[in-house]
Amino acid sequence: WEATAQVPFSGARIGSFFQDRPVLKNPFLEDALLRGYLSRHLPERDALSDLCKFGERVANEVDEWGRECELNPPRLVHFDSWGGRVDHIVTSPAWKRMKDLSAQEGLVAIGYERSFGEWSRVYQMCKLFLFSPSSGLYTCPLAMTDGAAKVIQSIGISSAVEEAYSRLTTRQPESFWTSGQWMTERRGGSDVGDGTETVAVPQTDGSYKLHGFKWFTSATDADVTLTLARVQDRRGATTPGSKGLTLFYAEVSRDEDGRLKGIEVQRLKDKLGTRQMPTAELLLDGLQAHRLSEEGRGVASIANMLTITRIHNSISAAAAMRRVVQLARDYATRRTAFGKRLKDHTLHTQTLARMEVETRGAFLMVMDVCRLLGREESGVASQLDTNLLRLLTPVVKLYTGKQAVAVVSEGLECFGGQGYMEDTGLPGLLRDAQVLSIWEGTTNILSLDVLRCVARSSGMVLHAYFTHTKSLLASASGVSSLAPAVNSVDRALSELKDFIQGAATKAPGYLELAARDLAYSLARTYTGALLIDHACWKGASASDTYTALRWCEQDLCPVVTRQARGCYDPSTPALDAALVYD
Ligand code: UCC
Ligand code: FAD
Repeated sequence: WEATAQVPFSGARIGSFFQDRPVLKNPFLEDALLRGYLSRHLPERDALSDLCKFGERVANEVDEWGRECELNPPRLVHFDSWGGRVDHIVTSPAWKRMKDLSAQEGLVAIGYERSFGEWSRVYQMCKLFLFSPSSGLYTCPLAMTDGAAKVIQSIGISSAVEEAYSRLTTRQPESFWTSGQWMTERRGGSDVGDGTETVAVPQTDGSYKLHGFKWFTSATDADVTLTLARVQDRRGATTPGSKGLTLFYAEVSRDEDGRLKGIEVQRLKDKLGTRQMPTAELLLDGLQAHRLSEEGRGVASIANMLTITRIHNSISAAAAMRRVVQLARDYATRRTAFGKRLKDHTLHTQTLARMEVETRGAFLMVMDVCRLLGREESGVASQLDTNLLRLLTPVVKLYTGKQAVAVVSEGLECFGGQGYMEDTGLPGLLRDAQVLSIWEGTTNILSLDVLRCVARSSGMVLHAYFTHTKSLLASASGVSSLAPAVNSVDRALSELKDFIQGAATKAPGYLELAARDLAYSLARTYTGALLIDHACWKGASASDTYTALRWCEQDLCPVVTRQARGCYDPSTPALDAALVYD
């Protein structure tokens, strides 16, 4: 019985081993590719020291606020204690701190101040890349705010939106406004042209009153919004389809009794992820609005917002991958199994290395699109740059959205059972990643957008793609260590060219079936070329070469592989349907 005193599991004694948690370190210092990329393209000391300082703040302060946003999600208070309708969306103090921080750090403003010329967007997006996984989804309102500012700027800053523009792009927390983006209605979010039932009734003072139901409105605590509606003529008639849509700007305000003016918040959505942020269903009941676009030019006018929010989405996707890799590799130094650290199990490190390759590819692809955006905005873009930006925006959004889910899911497994435990904060990364391929255009809708922009440019966007991708390989000529990667990208480019030429002669519907595989092929091949180009830079490391080789080992051109198997033949849709509904 004397031995009982030493039994470690007894009464309050629950054993002496406790696993060290993974530690978030400064995400700027921890990211070799981010620092390499910036040394190459934006070596300004001011930018680098700001990013390093911000990385420190993210790790030591902001990350905890992000967790607070998750633990203290928004709620909707419909009525005050005396029964008056208030529709108040109550958000956490941490969510409000995120708003102030976003203004102070210039997370939208940087894109409009343009202190680093054509590299300003790269700088802004690098900051958002560090912020995103710790932001409690505050990157969502920032994306829409940036998109709204971009639309207002591109349409022209009239007196009706002058104040809004300056508040959306300010660094002053007390003046900073955020914007919503209310497009989706109950009938459909992809097919906005058919889905929009909201009508705009002209008023004698030149403004409009909106009546409709917006089915998804995220970050609904926004100060203003951009939205689509159909203008009614004198007889109350509207034009159907996309050609009947007009873009409006509206402010979200309250009357002296505290009631929202022209809006009823029906309910908050009960979501898989993004729970830190309110997403509401809104009845627009006479919301006062200002017409921003010409009548019938709503979709074309909101397209600038879509470009910006899709780029933000891609940044968040790459950032989610980066975060899970950083935490998983840290954990691998702390966790022991079968007598050694996880990092010393070669199979585990191989898994981490594969995640790292995906993350690096995603980062370079997104940064390249930010580079193009910056060139366009600072007036130095060539026609090739502009065409490339149009093509690569949907491509990068759809590809990184899918990568993020796969990499984050793999990342959770790296923590074993703990990766599945809510109180570690890890599952939220996966739940939040899942939305990235749904909102701002699903994978299929963006694949079809790729086809449409190719068709409408009479092939010019593809010409830009082939010319630029080929030019990225130039620096690798004669670099023997990269030869297998260069050969793969070269082969993929000529196969893609043949595929596209051949597809032009096929029956209608052929390209529609190939759309997703084509978009993936464009993404993989372009990213391969970017990785090769980066590996040839004078400051590149052996790991940069290794990444390029590994990336280019995969099937860069799934559209060609599947074409050879007859996947897009006219008989396929009937076979697919028979299988699905078997
Ligand atoms: O989901 C949402 C918010 C979520 C929260 C924010 C997250 C931000 C990221 C945060 C990270 C954490 S808001 C809802 C988003 N909804 C969508 O993305 C809609 C998806 N559907 C589409 O994208 C469709 O392709 C539509 C709606 C654009 C299709 O409409 P149409 O009318 O059939 O389109 P058309 O006929 O192709 O194009 C009409 C005009 C054309 O210009 P014109 O008339 O001059 O020839 C097109 O060239 O619009 C132009 N256009 C574009 N221009 C259409 N799409 C684009 C584009 N992507 N870029 C440039
Ligand atoms: P549908 O259009 O019904 O699509 C269903 C499926 O059909 C998808 O897989 C789609 O790819 C596929 N599909 C549709 N058409 C085709 C086709 N032609 N070919 C092949 N496949 C097709 N919207 C806003 O406007 N503002 C917001 O703030 C906002 N916030 C959101 C927040 C969250 C958390 C979520 C989940 C959504 C939010 N949305 C918002 C809505 C979002 O943009 C839409 O859900 C999205 O665009 C898809 O529209 P849908 O839900 O109507 O799906």
